[in-house]
Amino acid sequence: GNDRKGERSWRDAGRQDEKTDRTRWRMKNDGGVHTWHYLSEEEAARWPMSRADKWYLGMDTGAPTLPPPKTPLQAATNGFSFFSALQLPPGNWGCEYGGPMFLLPGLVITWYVTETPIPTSHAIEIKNYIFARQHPVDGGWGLHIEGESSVFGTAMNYTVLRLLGVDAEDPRLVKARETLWKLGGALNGPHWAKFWLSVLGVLHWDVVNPCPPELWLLPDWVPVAPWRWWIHMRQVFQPMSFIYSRRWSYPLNDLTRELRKELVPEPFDSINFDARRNTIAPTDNYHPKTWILRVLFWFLAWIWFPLLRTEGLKRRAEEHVWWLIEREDENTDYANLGPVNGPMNTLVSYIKLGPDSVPFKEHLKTLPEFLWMNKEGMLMNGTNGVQVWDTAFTIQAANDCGFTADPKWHKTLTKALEFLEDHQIRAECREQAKCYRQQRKGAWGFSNRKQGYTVSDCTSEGLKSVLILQKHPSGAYPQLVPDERLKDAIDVLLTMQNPSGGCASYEPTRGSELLEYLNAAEVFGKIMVEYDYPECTTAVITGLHLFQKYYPDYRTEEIRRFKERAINYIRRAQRPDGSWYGAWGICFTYATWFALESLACAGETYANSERVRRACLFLLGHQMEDGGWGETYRSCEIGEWCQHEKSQVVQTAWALVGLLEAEYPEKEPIKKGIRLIMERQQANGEWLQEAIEGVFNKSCMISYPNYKFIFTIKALGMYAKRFGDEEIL
Ligand code: LAN
Repeated sequence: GNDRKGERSWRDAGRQDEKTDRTRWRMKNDGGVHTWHYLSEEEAARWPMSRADKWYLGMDTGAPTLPPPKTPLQAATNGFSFFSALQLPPGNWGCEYGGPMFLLPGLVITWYVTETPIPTSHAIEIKNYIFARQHPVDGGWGLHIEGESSVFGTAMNYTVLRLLGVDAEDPRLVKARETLWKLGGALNGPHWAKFWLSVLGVLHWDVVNPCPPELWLLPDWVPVAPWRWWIHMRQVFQPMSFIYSRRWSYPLNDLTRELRKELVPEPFDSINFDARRNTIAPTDNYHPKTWILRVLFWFLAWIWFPLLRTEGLKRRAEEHVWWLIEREDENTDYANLGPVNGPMNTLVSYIKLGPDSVPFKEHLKTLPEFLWMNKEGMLMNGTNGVQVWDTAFTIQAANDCGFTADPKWHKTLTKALEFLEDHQIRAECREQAKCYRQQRKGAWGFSNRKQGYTVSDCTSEGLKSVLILQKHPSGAYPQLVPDERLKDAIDVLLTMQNPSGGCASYEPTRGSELLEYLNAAEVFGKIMVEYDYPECTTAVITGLHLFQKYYPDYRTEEIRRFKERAINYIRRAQRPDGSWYGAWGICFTYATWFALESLACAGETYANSERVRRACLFLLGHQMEDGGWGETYRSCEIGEWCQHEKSQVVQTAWALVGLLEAEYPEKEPIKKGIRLIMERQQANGEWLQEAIEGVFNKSCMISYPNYKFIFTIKALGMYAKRFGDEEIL
């Protein structure tokens, strides 16, 4: 999805780069835990490549040419033939989950400073990936693969290449340095860049805005206490504050001494680090720090840390944070919440317990679960996979096509059900309250059971998909998830509603939006607390709705009240132009589809609802000449529709699903979009990758490569159900 033009000759140097043999890479799926392995030739001969491996690696999958489809359902059948052949043995689907360009640096710096040997195969392919993602014109890197070059992206990825042995005089690095220096160098980086470079010993800790672990000692009633923050922020802040408190740095060596000269234009000894804590390039300053935060940092840096903080307090704070990190490790079996706190917790266990300790070694074993191989090389995923999420949506898309009733697909769908059964979370966390964890028995997370974090919409989508199969009128599917466990899922969902009626992602909102004044990350927006999301709220509404169809007597009144309040939130969240803003997919097409599904669930359609009509008009107002829809990721950043120059199959499918949910009366515009989806399909049933699909924190994009199958198939099926499976091509 990267359409930059203007290759320059400085990139040609890359042609001599080392490569690994693509035919020797395998993805191992151990009950939903994904790791990549580079095999010896003998091993490779014994372990054949799957079609999925080939597809992940961008190789010819050998998928057969299919009879050319004429109708939507024929196209959906071809699409599902291709996609079902990518199903993995435990029953789930896999994919790269790249996009963010700030994740590998945390991992590679952690490996480097803990002197962990990096397998040659991995080192080679990480370099290849980073070079492949270098901006073709200015030689820098951005926050994400489609973003403009920034200090964060450029300084961090440059550092990784150097740590992995690339020569400073490689023309591609010379070019990157030019861009970095133009942006003012690493001292103009955001907080997280300054943090990691101080860990590495390249910058001095004085340049890092203070992260006091003492915050974790605040009583729970305090409005800013960290347990109230969005889970990703507080789980990152934990290890970050521990490491900050120790001011731990890797001892200076020749390479890091060189990096000081390469990353920073000024002579190192002349730098006043304290004065550079708040300097930041405009490219990195998505959410500028507020004056309140600056005053707070000033107080912490000049008064609290040097003058007031006692040894005893420091020790107590570090001990408590360490205890919380131990709980995180225990409750996730070292998988950890995500790819930022994973490496940081690894480093904390190294600092605290040393290289021979069990936790440190367990972390090293687990970290590779974040890595992924694609045709460009090795990248780091945004989570330890997209297993549950994609599998649940695949079942729903198949159902919208009526494939659930077709014996031809029973095996595939039963496998998918087995996977969901296996990955429902079965028990609460130990010390749940003390480590501030949300209820999770009965929930589904986004990736696998091991990671173990409740997500509101993942729980709902998982529940819906299980119900669709287990309650299928054909009786063709085994009853793998017993009633009790379905009710556990409902119990979790019923804890997820905010006073507003809406639902957030991992937990109900615990703190005030004013906490955004303390957002210190600079590169992201809306990160400090949970918010209401139309996407998550819709999933929960429709999950509760489907459940009630089969279990009308379970917690009836609570569910009814929940749904009513949730729908009212959806109504209120509509923008004056008729759309909804999407926080997890790009952007208005994504959330508007969800909201229309909620309203349909409440009986509101085009025929009887003014707000549904406004939403349809919004969507139709953005339909392109060719019948498709396309918005760029800028929509997410600025909160206004930004037109893509090319229509996108995924957004086209979202918009169509929205119009179909709304029962928009005219067939022609919908048919035009369906035709576009059918025309973009390849002879083997596949759709090709287009622009990036997902987003988080408003500014960072993330890939959902399976969406081009899931939502196209869903739209085709819904169209056929509504208008009949007529010939379109
Ligand atoms: C995700 C991925 C899934 C996503 C959905 C389920 C799609 C959404 O509806 C709810 C939120 C959730 C679970 C989500 C939250 C934030 C995540 C985990 C991510 C976008 C994937 C990567 C991102 C994470 C924060 C990346 C690490 C970066 C930090 C700033 C800590």
